[in-house]
Amino acid sequence: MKILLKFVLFGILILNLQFHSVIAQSHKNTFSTNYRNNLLWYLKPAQVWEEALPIGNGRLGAMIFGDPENDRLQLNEITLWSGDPQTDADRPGAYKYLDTIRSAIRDQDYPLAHKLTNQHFTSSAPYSSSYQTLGDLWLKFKLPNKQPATDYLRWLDIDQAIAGISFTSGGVNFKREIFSSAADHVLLQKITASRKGCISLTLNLNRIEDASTHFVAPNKLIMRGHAGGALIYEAQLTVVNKGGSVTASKNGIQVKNADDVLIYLTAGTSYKLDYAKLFKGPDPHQSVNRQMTLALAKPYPLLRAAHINEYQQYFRRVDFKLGGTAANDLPTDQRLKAYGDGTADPAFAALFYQYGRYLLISSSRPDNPLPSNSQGLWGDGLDLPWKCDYKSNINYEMNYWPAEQANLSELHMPMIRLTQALVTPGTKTAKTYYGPQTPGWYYGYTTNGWAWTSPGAQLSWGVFAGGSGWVCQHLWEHYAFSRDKKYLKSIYPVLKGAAQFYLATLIRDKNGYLVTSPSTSPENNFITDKSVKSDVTEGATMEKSIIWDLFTNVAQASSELNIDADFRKAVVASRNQLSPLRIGKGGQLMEWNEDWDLNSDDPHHRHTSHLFALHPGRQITALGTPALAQAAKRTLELRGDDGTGWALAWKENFWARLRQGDHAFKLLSNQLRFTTTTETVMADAGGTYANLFDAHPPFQIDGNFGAVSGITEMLLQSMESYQNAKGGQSYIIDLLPALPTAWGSGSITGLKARGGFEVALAWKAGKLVHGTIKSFHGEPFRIRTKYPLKISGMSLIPIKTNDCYLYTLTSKAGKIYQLSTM
Ligand code: FUC
Repeated sequence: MKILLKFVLFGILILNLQFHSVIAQSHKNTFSTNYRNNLLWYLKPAQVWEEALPIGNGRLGAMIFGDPENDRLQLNEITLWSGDPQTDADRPGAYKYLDTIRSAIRDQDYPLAHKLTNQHFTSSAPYSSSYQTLGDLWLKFKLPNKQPATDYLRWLDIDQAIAGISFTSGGVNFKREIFSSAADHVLLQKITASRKGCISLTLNLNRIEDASTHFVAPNKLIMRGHAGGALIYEAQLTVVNKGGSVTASKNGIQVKNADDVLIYLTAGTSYKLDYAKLFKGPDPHQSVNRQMTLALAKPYPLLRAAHINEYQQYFRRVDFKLGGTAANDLPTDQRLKAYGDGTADPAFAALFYQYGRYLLISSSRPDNPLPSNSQGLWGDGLDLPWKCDYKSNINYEMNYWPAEQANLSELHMPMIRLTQALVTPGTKTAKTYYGPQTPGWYYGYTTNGWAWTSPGAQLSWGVFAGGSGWVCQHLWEHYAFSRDKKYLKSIYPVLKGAAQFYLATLIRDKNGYLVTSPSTSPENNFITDKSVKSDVTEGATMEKSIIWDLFTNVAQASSELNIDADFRKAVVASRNQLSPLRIGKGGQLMEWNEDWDLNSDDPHHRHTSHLFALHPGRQITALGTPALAQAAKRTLELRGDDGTGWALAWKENFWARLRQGDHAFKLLSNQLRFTTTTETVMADAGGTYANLFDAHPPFQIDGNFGAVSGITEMLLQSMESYQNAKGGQSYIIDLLPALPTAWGSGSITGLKARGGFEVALAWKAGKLVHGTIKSFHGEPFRIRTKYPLKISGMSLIPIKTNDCYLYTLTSKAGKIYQLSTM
């Protein structure tokens, strides 16, 4: 054992030295000064897509393989959706069957209810559109004397959003750096060499389907095509060489004996987020051309600097440090494996956190035409897993959990805009399924680039009443953090429309409570006490919890805006009559309206939907509703500590909300299991690929974002509110509520709290040492901590409950409150 340990330590030392010598040689000016905390690096090119490194400016992205001779950049553009809008997918006259379906459910005739729901309450057209690849940029290099590459290094610097590779061949050092700039709407690669005249390569653009490529100059290619529908895409490639020559050849643009080479790629589609125009915008040629012309006119150092500036305005808002160890100096794939083998490496969690923020910035800039999808921006193929869409029963929302708390609020906007775009089709869907008089709008389990709002093709997954309610939580949360009243006013009608739909369609259950019907608990089924297995019922816990949340938010919104008092009263009255959360015979929080949970033949099902009220909702809190929190804990124990990538990430959030940091940490460790599996596995195979993408498997980015949220929830929570002295709602800022023992010392700056606050914290031996809270809008707040605090020289007397200290503060806009432990 001792020998093995020595061997491992020696290995770490060697690699450490190797890294530093490589850096010393050629990278002094390449990496950001902050690189040690913010670098993914590898000693070999990517063999498979899940090893390649992602870059993106929100809209235009690439996966970089980094091969010295045959390099590939797999390209994506966020609006590249196949097919066309399917405006006829609502099943005509579906509402005529609503009463019959509801009666079958009430009579507990579940086989009939299942049959009728499948026949009448599903979509009438197949869900066939998929997000697709834009194609590939191939770079075939001729290395000097055909010498193999040595001293190979490949990296992604997430502090600068620049990827690169370097190696030596035939005594020449080669370096390539690549980034996708949101400032100049261009993807750039710079190739340099230590000796003049050594760069020779052929470049080409292609795509597996529907592409035609032509030269417009010897150094300029255009690729255009359709994505299987009306949508037109275009990519332009320009090569600018210093020294040597450039010619057009049948294999592409040929560069010979250049000193250095700059590669420019611009791309776009005819997509426009406008349902009324069926998403048809202008042909992309002009704008792609303009972007190319402008980029070519700007010197490379300026393009590079503009990119870094634009990116860092988001990324650098948060600085996160956890204790470093020797593992810090391992290449990232080996570091991931070592983490899974039990090496203590707290700083790796900080890297994973910042990488999640990097991925959100790279797939969702504020002006993105569409939000980050289930693979963010990156997908290789024409029919991507689950169409790579926006599944509302967890995946889509999880993508945006970090947006507000991790100080990326503007990045929420693409999701908020897509939600607004769902109102028109969702109004039609509401009337088609619930009757011509139904007010408001609704959608169920998924949406896509074409604003699909119809249900899915079949139970259990296709029928879900909670989609619109859940996405509306994001509309509210943007306000809860930003306190931007103008914004709130602009989205209020969307919230109200979603609430109106539920108000009109809830029915009374046999106990007189309001419930949804037909109702499902996402993708799960139940077994009744009479051993009947089904999936559709009334009053599933998740749907009523989402509605509780929406009603609470819309009531609060109307009172903040001081409008719609009667509507507010009606919403609050209905909310108070919703079927309550109930505890079942196993001590668990009941998933269904009946106590069937323990009958399940799939007790570890990946969705833990019925805990919505614990997270991302706020109806259950560890200290405010301890009995329900205990039931939620029991539910989590019954579900177990495994799952798909996103399921593990969600459980991190649940355990953090239960204030159980070590258990949340355990789930994070499960998520950080190295995997290479890319086939679909529906249970217990969640993990992380070499490029730190989350594995469902296959790759699904929600787990990356869910982990950012889970880690934030371990350090800071602000979902609880109280009535302030003026009768308004203010928030409790809860410091280090679920700090894992493994992260004894650390610091984080730039986290956001509801109510308009920015928080920085530093801790040692598990105890807060100092921190700051900046109040942006002067709203009152409370601080909750585990140890008494000194706050900005004030002598506040805390209330002590549940082993926590609670301080109540009025606040001044712009003031920074200094905290230190007494
Ligand atoms: C839901 C989940 C699956 C997968 C898919 C994209 O259907 O149940 O696990 O995440 O969305």
